[in-house]
Amino acid sequence: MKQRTGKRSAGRLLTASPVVEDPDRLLTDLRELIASGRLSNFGPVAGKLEQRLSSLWGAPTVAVANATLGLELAIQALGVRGKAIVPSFTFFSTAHACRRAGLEVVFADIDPRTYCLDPEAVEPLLDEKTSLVVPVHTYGNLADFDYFEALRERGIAVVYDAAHAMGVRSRAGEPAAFGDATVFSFHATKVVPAGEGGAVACSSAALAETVRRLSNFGLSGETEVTELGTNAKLSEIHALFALHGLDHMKSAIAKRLAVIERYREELGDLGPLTLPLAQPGVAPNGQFFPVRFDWPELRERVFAGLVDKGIHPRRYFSPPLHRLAVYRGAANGGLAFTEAVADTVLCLPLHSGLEPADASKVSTAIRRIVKPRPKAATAQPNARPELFA
Ligand code: T4K
Repeated sequence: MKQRTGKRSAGRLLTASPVVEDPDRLLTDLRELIASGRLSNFGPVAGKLEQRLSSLWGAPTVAVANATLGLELAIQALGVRGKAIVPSFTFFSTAHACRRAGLEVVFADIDPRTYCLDPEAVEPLLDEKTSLVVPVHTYGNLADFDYFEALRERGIAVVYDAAHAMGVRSRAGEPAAFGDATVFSFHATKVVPAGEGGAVACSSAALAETVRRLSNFGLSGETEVTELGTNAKLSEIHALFALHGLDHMKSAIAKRLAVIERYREELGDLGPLTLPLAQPGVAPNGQFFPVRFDWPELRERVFAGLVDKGIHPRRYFSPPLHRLAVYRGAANGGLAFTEAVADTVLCLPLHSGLEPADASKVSTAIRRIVKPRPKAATAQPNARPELFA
């Protein structure tokens, strides 16, 4: 059997863990890399990664140091000004990237079925100052392409934050091929774990060229600097990890989905707990398994109970961004679902080093805390729920 590392990370059931399949092959390649004497500055391994992603996605793609910088560069390259509409229910990077580009951040509410930006919440916030929307493919669920692509036709730039969406497939088309740009993450906690890393899939070769230049200080030619760039180049070492991760992505996703299936079997009948919905027409990547409890205290009780048993779930994304000091006073259009979800959601342990039996252990621990009361007979899993807080 092939060796792999990261399995159960010292015996703990973690929300994420960077499993490296076939470490021997990776070490052989690392030795070669060391011998090559080239570790950064658009080296051949990063180049190979870019080529592979560009042809996989059908979009010119730039490898970057992480998704946070990828978002910043994509936004800077688009030259947008004024207001940016973003979810508050997301990781810091989504809004930080807009603010750091000098845009005013306006928070819009999410659709509680997908946890992605709700078009009905975005639409009333649009005004003549709105130049950018950053929908997040939250937990690997895809944002509403029909609505957001139509926004582009109305002159508003769209950058998708796809940090969670590596490997997600959609009947609508390759997710990376939508938007002005789509930004992916290769962080240690992601489906393709390179430690750090990211990729910006661009809607044109010209945009990709600008992103690349900005990732290299804004250097144009040998000595001229035309724009205020930064250093966001992906090192050869991280690129090598990413390439290895890509080689094993399919099987990593299959392992994640097997763990999810067991969670669904063992938690599906618990009344005060809502399992994530499957999106029609979407083949998921199993990045996260977010369950929602009917009231916040129950989430806290389960969180504490699991930690007590050496199980480490995460409350992604709590607190939501609008509650953070740095975004206090930022405009929003009402965030009722954001508030309700942030207070009740819990991402359960899920990575490709886990087995379905691990999901059973977690489920058993949850069932000791959550009384197995049957679901309401009227519950319609695909209906938009009334506000549940
Ligand atoms: N947009 C969205 C929507 C995002 O969620 C993120 C990042 C980004 C943009 C930006 O992407 P990057 O710039 O990072 O490429 C983690 C990650 O640091 C972050 O990348 C991720 N989202 C976020 C959802 O999760 P923390 O603070 O929760 O990480 P930490 O250290 O608590 O680790 C989480 C779990 O993973 C723990 O159970 C421990 C385990 N772990 C972690 C690392 C780093 C390991 O087992 N091994 C490891 O090496 O933020």
